[in-house]
Amino acid sequence: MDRNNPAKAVKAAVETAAEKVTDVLTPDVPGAPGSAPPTVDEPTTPHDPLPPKKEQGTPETRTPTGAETGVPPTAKGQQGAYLTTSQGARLRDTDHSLKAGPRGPILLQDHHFREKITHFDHERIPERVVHARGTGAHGVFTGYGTAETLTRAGFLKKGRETQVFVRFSTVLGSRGSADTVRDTRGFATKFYTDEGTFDLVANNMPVFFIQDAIKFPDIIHAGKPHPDREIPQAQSAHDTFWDFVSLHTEAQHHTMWNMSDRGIPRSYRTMEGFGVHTFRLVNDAGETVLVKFHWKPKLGVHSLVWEEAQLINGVDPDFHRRDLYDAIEAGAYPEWELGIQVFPDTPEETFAGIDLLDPTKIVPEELAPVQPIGRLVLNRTPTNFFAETEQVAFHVGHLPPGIDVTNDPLLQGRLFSYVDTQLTRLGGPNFSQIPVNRPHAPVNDMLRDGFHQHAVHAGVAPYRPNSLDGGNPFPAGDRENAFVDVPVTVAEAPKVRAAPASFDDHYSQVRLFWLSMSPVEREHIIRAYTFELGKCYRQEIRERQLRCLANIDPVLCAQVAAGLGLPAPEPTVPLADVQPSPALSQLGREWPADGRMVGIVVDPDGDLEDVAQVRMAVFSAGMVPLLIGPHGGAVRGTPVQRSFATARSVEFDAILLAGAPAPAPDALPARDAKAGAAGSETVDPRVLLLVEEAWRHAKAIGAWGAGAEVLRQAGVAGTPGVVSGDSGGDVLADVQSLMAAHRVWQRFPASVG
Ligand code: HDE
Repeated sequence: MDRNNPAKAVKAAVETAAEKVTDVLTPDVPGAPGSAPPTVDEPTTPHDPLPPKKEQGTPETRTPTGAETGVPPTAKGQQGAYLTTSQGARLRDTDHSLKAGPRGPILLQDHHFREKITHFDHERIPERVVHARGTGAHGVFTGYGTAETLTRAGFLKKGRETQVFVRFSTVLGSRGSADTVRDTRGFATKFYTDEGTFDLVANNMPVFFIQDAIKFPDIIHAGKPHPDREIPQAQSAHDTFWDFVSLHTEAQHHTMWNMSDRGIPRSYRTMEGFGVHTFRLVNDAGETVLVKFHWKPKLGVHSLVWEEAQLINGVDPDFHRRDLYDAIEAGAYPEWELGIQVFPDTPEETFAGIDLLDPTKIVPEELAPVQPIGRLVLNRTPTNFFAETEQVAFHVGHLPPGIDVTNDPLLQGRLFSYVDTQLTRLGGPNFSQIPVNRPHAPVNDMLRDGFHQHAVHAGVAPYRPNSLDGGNPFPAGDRENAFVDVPVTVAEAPKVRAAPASFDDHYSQVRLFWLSMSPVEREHIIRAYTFELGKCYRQEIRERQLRCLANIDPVLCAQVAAGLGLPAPEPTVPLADVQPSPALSQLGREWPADGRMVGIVVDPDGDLEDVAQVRMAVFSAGMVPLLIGPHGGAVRGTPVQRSFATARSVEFDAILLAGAPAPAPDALPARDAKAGAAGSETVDPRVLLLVEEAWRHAKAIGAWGAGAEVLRQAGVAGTPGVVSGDSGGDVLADVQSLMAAHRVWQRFPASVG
């Protein structure tokens, strides 16, 4: 130990320890809790805070008014080796309150005690009313230049790079709820453009439950837990939700999306995103077009199967969070293309007969293709969840010059709601000064004071016009790139509480969605409706929703009715004659497997050299291998990340069997109920369960050598998507090509066409 420089000594010790561990874990398995391995004994030599993990980023260090500071982002949280008060006075003890003698009482003068407890008492802020459960990441957006003729927005220019922060979320659940519930997902992106921040506050579904923002409290009150018992948490399978959507039939389209596989994404990385509303782009010449924004994931749209989603909610309620962080840590950076559907800006604001102001309608991609305009890469995880993901504040009104809103009545209401909610949630009007919300463009806003003011404003004249501050700030003209509200004509009309007649069509596009699904996706939709309605207490509500289904499709209605044990009603409106939109289906294409999880079952009596090679090959293919052994630690010197007791099929996208491990000593149903899975005496029953579940969820399974015996005993040998061979390398190659289709869909024969 270098006694003259303890900080250096500890750093050196930490680095050596890190080298030792990485020797055996190379490349790193994602998920290490800190940037350096801890020592077994409590560290006692003072040193500076450890750096963040290599994949972590923070918001750029900007002043509250958007200027660069040059301060390293890591200096923002804490500095120095010693524990201090919030005022920087060093402390020698934080474990004992100041007492009148060792047996108390505690003295009121104990400032450190009071400061510590008071701050702790106020650590929580109100969670978001909706979208409370979320996770975020930093990244970069690069414009393609393809939208340059349509909009003056500079961040879309060719090659222009813009920092972003993205927050994904569920809608209904509380902050601590599970990730893989059936729900819509939020996909909110903050572009820190140099012309002002642009927030694209999107969802993973292109339509919404309501056509007018004034109904938002209604749909949310209906979807949230019942107010008396506060159950169920984070789900729509209950009476109040179905009561509302069956009475308020404009919700039927969005409800069908929720009942489809889109409601249970495999990963945030495999979600599409939609701005939902129609926006207006304006170019330098003042010409406008109407557009809808789309995010297209590089990994394709992919979902869980329902049983898998339910199991994950218990086994790993943080599944989507972990998946996002682990992928970034593993270098499998999530990617999306931003695209637009473009429509002429006509006075009717319709396209192909579809009302572009109705947020319960899509425009099929076959009619208006999505044109790519830029690329988003998420490459850094937040350093601090609260500071970044919890405090980020989005607003649909945060628009740069070149992008404007339309009169969609849902969007209009949102323009009010997003500031309003931050006033309560973030405790005042200065939330845009919180580091993650600080713009990267110069700010001179004449907004003053308020709770938690970070800016130290100079001058005496925060008003206009003024001469005392030399007239500053000055309004920008067109040549200075001012935001110009597009001067659209507002129709002369009476003041009414009403919607246009075209908003009355509540069924044609629901039918379009249903007809666009592949047979297996339809099976999942039938199953989801049957499950959710089956969870309702009141039969009247089930009957009423069946009436809605009758207006969508007779097969769907009959199948759900059969599952509920009820008669299928007749339609009350004629079935719409619509063209399916194949782009809505998730099936039928191939995708890269970046960042997918591969479980490799290790047999202590098997060939561990081969396992090591397969493991490296999985890494090289951009996926994450997790070795599963009979016990934790290492198996004959090979470290394993899961044991038969801790592993569950749902965390893997594919299973490889490198042997047929015999029952481990803890394979006792009394100790681990999973060990009660049916099987022979020769293979650990938890391995058989792993294979059976993976098979049921249509995942690729591969085995080599003695592993073939596991396939035989699990009863899956020779079935679709189950491969065996002589070498691990060959089997991995086969499994990888199966994974390109996301699942082995042939394992789900469909009953409906
Ligand atoms: Fe939101 N929404 N919303 N919403 N929304 C919020 O804002 C609201 C709607 C969306 O990760 C709240 O900061 C109204 C559609 C996302 O921080 C709140 C209406 C779409 C997020 C609010 C809608 C969204 C929110 C709650 C009906 C998809 C999470 C906390 C007119 C295009 C953002 C907050 C994040 C959050 C209001 C409908 C997306 C209460 C009134 C449609 C992704 O202001």
